[in-house]
Amino acid sequence: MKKIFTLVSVLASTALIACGGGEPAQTSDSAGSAGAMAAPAAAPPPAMGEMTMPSWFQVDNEARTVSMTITAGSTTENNYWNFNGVTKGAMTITVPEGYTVTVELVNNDPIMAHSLGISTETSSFSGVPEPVPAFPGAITENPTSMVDATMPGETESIQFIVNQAGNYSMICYTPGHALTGMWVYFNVSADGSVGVQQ
Ligand SMILES: [Cu+2]
Repeated sequence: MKKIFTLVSVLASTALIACGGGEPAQTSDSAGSAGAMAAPAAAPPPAMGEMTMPSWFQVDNEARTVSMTITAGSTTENNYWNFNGVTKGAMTITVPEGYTVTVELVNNDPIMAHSLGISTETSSFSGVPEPVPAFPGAITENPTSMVDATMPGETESIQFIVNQAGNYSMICYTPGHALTGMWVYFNVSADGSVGVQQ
């Protein structure tokens, strides 16, 4: 499991270097990879356990909404740099395409700012990920700030529509946090499946 994960990380890093980071390649000497740039640079999560509905996760299929409470620093895992105690993609949150998602970020870390956004990348992140969310509104305020993101003891709520099925991730944009593991998988399903796997 760990070896496979490392391999995925290496591959993703290589892809990131090849793409040169956030900006789409403008040069013409990258023929062949240009088409791939349009698709999200995301890998699907590894196989995980059965779909569950934890108490922090609520679904209303009639209203087509999902609400979840995500606590940064819920445990001391990874020096508090975790989401609901989980790091390094060890959880997959799945929501149905077209639903309106509300995420309440609670910062329970005693000293550190955190943030939350939905990224089109998975598995491998730079030290300073570009704070561009996969969906409009899918990122907390001042996400890269050490002094003005979601601060210890604060909560921040974001709401967005997941209008494109695919593999994404939920990451912290505070510098160094995603790189050191503060991220989980976030899938948008085309078949209506919904829940949390670990
Ligand atoms: Cu963080």
